[in-house]
Amino acid sequence: MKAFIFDLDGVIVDTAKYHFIAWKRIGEKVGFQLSHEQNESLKGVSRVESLERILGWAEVEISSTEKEALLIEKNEDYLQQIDAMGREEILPGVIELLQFAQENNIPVALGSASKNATRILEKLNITSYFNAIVDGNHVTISKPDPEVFLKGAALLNQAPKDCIVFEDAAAGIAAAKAAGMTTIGMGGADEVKTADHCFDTMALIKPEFIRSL
Ligand code: B16
Ligand code: MG
Repeated sequence: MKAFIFDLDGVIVDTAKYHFIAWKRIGEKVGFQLSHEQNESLKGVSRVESLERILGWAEVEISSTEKEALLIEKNEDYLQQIDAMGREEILPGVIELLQFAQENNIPVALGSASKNATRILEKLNITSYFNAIVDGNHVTISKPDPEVFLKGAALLNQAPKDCIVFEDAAAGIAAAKAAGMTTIGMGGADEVKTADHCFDTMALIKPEFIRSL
């Protein structure tokens, strides 16, 4: 195995809780109560697609101008919460694994659906660990399409089969599998049990395990 590709939300930091707060407020604006389960299914799904799903659940039809306004409002709300976040919110074991990669010359890419990914990496002060960043601004088709991960592998000059993807969402595991990569499901949710390997946290991933891949 020659390269790591990290998802962001739910793998490096738990931003799902901030997405949930922001989407819940948007849902309420259209008279809908977003549930935890529904929020779970939005993990790894793009902002535009997330809004479409919420409007579908709410059985509400609005104009594209109104959708645009809701997307802006949701993101402003989300960013306000993100900006209050600190390095202590980095999930357990993440820094250690990034350092392991650096010390062992394993190239690392980010493969996230988020258009706010670079801002979040900067905020957490971990941008320098990444040799390539592919985020929601660089892809045309969302996960479960493999585009985001294939672009990451290409930027790292690695064959897809030599990449290990760390993902917390069903859509992301499906995307990485479709790319022909090894998948590591993070967070222990049932949705990621289809991954090749699963860990509750990165702190449980030992160097011997990585070497064994
Ligand atoms: P943004 P990931 C995904 O990030 C999130 O899981 C998903 O909930 C969110 O809607 C999507 O990014 C877009 O995020 O609104 O910041 O562009 O898990 O692929 O890192
Ligand atoms: Mg994720």
